Amino acid sequence: MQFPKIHLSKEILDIILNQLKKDKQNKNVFRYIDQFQKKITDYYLSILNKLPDYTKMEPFYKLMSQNIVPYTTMEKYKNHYLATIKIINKISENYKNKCKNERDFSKRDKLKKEFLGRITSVIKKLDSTNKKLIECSQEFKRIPNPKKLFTIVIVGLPNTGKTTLLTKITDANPEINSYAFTTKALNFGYFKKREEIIQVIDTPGLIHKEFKEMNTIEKQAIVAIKTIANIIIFVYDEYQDIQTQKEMLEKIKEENQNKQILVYSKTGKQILDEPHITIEQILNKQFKC
Ligand SMILES: Nc1nc2c(ncn2[C@@H]2O[C@H](COP(=O)(O)OP(=O)(O)OP(=O)(O)O)[C@@H](O)[C@H]2O)c(=O)[nH]1
Ligand SMILES: [Mg+2]
Repeated sequence: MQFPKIHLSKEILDIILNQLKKDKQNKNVFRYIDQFQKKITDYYLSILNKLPDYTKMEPFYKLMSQNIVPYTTMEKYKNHYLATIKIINKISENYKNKCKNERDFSKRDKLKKEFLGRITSVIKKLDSTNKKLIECSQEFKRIPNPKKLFTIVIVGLPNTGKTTLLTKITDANPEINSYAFTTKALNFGYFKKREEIIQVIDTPGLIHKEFKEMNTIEKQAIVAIKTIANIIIFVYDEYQDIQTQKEMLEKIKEENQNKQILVYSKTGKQILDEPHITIEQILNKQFKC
């Protein structure tokens, strides 16, 4: 997902001061302040425009984003930039006026230094917000970009064979291991049924936890199930505890009552009460109701 590149105050100040130095016309202090004001407010406006707007997002992206930064916190960050832009504009207009009325060259130079000092202390106050957004920017960039296709989401306990199933039905090539928690992000794969392309999402192993106690990746799995799954395939492993798997299946059913859940059992044995499905049936899109 797109996320703005955010600089700390010192970095953005260096960038803008260097740009201003290159233009000789900026020897004129009025013009210097005017250009500085334009560049710095443009920069903060571009951050505001690129920060995610949760109100305009599709449910998948909205829930994914809220797992990283809650809505009210994101609004607080945006207001911080907005308030800073207003202060910068006020200070800049004030100093441009002072400059207009000042004919003495050395006094104008003093005004320029004073102006830069004030602006520096104003933008420094943004650094706590800047740091928090820089810290979570990678998580936003890692939000996958699912296609709007018929989508199967594969779920189950850790180490049950979810990723192996993905590799059997699509051309995806993710990591598979004999230990639990191998999958640490959503894996995507695609297969074709006649002219239709079907999207398959493999999720990290789920264990019984409340949503608020889950880590970001576990929450991503729940969000994918809730928002983009047309079909949920629960991978059952007969070598793992049956009761735990039954409880997990019940929980998924309860939370996704409008979705069809099918069980895939590696041995093909009909163990749980839900309808079972084979690889052949998945590839033929034969989803029994
Ligand atoms: N014999 C056999 N082994 C399988 C099958 N499916 C998976 N396995 C083995 O089970 C282990 C776990 O497989 P994965 O596909 O990584 O399981 P997972 O559910 O994706 O695991 P996590 O991502 O850690 O939750 C690996 O050693 C696989 O080789 C199967 O159909 N038959
Ligand atoms: Mg896996």
